[in-house]
Amino acid sequence: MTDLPSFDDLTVISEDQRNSFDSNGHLLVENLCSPEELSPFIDPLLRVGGEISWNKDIPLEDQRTYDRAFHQAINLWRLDPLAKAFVMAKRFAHIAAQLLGVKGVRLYHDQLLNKKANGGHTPWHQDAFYWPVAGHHAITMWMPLVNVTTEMGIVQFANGSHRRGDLKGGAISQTSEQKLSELVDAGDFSLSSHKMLNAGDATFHAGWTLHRAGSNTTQMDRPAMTVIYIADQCTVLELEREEQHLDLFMYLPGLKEGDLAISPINPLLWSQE
Ligand SMILES: O=C(O)CCC(=O)C(=O)O
Repeated sequence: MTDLPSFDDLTVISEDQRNSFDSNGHLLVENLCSPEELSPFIDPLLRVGGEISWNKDIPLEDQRTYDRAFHQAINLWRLDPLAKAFVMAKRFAHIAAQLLGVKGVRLYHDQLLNKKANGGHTPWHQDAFYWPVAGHHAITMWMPLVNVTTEMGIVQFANGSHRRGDLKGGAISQTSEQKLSELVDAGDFSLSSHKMLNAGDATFHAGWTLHRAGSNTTQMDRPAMTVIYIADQCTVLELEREEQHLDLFMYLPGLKEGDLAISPINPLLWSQE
């Protein structure tokens, strides 16, 4: 462990980057981890993620749209010291705090999203639909663990959609894809798509930012690691949706509406103090 990069150094986001995030709802930070820094973490993340992914043994053709999009594994940090070191990285958390404009951030949860070779598209959706905290208090970092091209499925964003709150697409499904595509096709938003990202580049997107990813038409897997951060001291919302109740139970265990969003599995990852 001692030779591993600690990711304790802090990157200051420029005013232009912050403004771009505020107006578009997403930001690309290139080379957040260099290939050398990322390399020791890749196998442990893939191994643990592969072990605990609940849909890994179902043939792709038998899965729902959601599950065809990726093999999903959550809270790897609790199972492996290297996954923990990666997820706890102050370098990443500090960027999340600056983009949220807060003095500290906690972990909501991490996830490995491995879009398998020939895996399906990730339908248009908004993450905050699921979350029991306000969309403007949470942010997702998405980092591919391999170099990725459009053909492998890169996250695509609808610029400025975070400002519109809940666009009523519902849970990730063919229905969300259909409803939200209608808004996009009607020209409500311009789109941002990165044609290629290197392993260790990272995108950050706000809770209500509308996003999707294309299918993986290649024969190579497209694993991406995500870390979701919440503002320190934010509170649990009044819950409107079944999905928020499930998320509360899973990721803020023991808490109820109005409580500070702090449970034993939401460590403080970066704080100004
Ligand atoms: O990896 C993907 O295909 C989708 C990622 C995503 O929706 C997210 O990180 O919120």
